[in-house]
Amino acid sequence: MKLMTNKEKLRGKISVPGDKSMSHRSIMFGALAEGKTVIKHFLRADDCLSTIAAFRKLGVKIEDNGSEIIVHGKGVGGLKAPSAGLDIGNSGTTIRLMMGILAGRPFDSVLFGDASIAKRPMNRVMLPLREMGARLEGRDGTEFAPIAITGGANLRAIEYTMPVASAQVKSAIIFAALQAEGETVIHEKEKTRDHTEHMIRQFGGEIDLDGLTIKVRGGQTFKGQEMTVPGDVSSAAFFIVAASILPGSEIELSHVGLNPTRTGIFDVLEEMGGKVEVRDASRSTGKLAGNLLVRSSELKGITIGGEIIPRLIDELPIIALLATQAEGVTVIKDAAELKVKETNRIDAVASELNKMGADITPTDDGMVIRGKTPLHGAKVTSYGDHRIGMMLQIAALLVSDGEVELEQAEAVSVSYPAFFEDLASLLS
Ligand code: SPQ
Repeated sequence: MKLMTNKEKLRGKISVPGDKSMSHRSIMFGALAEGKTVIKHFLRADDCLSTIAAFRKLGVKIEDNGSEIIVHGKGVGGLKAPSAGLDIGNSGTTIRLMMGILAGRPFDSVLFGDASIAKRPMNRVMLPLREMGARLEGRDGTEFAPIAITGGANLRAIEYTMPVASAQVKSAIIFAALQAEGETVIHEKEKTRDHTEHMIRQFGGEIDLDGLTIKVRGGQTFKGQEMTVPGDVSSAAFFIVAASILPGSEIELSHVGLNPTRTGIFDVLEEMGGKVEVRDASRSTGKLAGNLLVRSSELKGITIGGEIIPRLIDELPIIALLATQAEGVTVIKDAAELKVKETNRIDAVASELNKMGADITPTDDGMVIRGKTPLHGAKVTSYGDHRIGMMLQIAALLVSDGEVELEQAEAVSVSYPAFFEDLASLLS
């Protein structure tokens, strides 16, 4: 696909689609709850549609009336044995969280996905779940999908210290813990997104949160809820960066989620000299959201590492592009997790942006970016990774000589099917 190039500035206002992490979890809690859950501003993108499809195969009635998703939950015990394997497509969140849910059910199930999913590490989830008594096996004795789950295990509570900072691992353990005998204690390595914990409370359950320690009791029941999913800050990030680096830009992004475990990109922008203003922040059904006003600015390189990393892990590809347009050196470190996302995001960012004229050296746990560099036309690929594809489109806006041809552009629909249209509306 030929990308949009040579653009001067972004102007206007859009509303980004619903938060992906919260959309997945709203279906999961809706399915495990008793009664009706009504979800507004749900993200209708491939990943979240995979979650809906999987729960329908588990016997849960889920309707889409065009404006809302309605989940008819029958409680944890309401899930039925699927007649075939559950295809979770490209979604790491779906496969890992469902491992925790299905580990405690009395039937057998198999979770599988695409070629990218088949390469992503699953021991991080399987090992703690096995400690709880779950029976899970990867393909041919490896840790990789397809994952076969043998049902009927009696799960027991554990105390677990997480070796990686991962909301997916934490959430999988929490879902298993909700079905286990006793109280499970989880010690996080670093604070990661806490949507699962918030939704437990929103759906009427209990969870004890104290710094990096989480305590959750088994045998809880949940009640269906009405909720509105705020806009996804990870999707907003592409426009935030585009408006920051294209001189003369001024845009407004409405109702973007502001959960502090997700807003690391604002801290980074502030330190680099960016201009992002939060307006009208408010809470609706317990979710903090606000309108973002973003203006272009002069930027300088900084070092990004340590405990901020889980708060901006999915934004690092687009932050790397931002750094190519900042004066001086930006160092991204402590981000080795980028290597096990939809693709190796360290290598993908460095190789594709360098083809366009950037100066990025990949390292073992991040990258070193020297700015400011002009970008030029090139043939690039998303490697089938939605966030790499969207980042390359934003990079292409800066290109004034030559064309940018993106292979595997369709990957964008994993999290943002209307991305190109929304961007075009800010450019017109
Ligand atoms: O769902 P998936 O494929 O893992 O999606 C990604 C993304 O970029 O959209 C990661 F590739 O987001 C993860 C995120 O990186 C979504 C997520 C969640 O909803 O719990 C948590 C993060 O992953 P992890 O492994 O750090 O827990």
